[in-house]
Amino acid sequence: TYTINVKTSNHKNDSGKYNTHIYAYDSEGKYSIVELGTEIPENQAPKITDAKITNVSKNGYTVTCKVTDDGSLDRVQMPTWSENGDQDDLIWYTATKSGDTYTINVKTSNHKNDSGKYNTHIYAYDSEGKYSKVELQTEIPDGNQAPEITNAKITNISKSGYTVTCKVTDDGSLDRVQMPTWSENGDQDDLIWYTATKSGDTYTINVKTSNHNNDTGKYNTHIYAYDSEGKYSVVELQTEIPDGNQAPE
Ligand SMILES: [Ca+2]
Ligand SMILES: [Ca+2]
Ligand SMILES: [Ca+2]
Ligand SMILES: [Ca+2]
Repeated sequence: TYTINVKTSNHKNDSGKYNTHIYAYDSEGKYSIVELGTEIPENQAPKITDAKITNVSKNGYTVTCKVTDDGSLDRVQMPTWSENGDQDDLIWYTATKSGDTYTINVKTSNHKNDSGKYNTHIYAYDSEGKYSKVELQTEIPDGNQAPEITNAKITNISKSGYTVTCKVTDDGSLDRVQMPTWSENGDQDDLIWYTATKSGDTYTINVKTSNHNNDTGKYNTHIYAYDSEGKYSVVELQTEIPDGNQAPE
């Protein structure tokens, strides 16, 4: 029995049809020939399956997939960026391997702490440079919401003034609640930015008309609630101060 092992690496890594002719010689130079042919399949790009994003939080997420190749897999890379500011934060992560499974952990702290849409593309390369690609996208929840203003109301209206109260809550740290106030008479000539006093979640100011040219008629109070990162909400209120001085009847 006679055997050879043909390696495509000795034949320019060619795929497609190969010919092997067998020559058998005896000692007087007589010989026979048998001609064989076969087909070497073309190198296929790696296969990416089960690509998915898990563990999404404001801190980041995990990307996993399975990758297999008909020959020799070289590497799996996962370029990642947030949509905010486009690819200003692009990182080409090299995935870590465990069996056929490839994984990266994306931290938002490596991407300017952006929230909103993120893109991760998976590239799997084999040793000949052939590659496959899968595109994934996810949404990172906003880590910081603006303060919530509820129950905003005006009470105790008299010719001397009125009281403004509201509840304000924040998912993080509330910084301050301010209530700019002015009478419509003469527009903002009497504008005062009151800083509300706090009692539990309730914020209050007392507006005195004596601080506003003793104006009557329409008054505006806008409520601004700021958190420690500068996010804010606004509620606009309006009331009517009765004219304190009636003409004689
Ligand atoms: Ca391959
Ligand atoms: Ca970005
Ligand atoms: Ca907040
Ligand atoms: Ca005014």
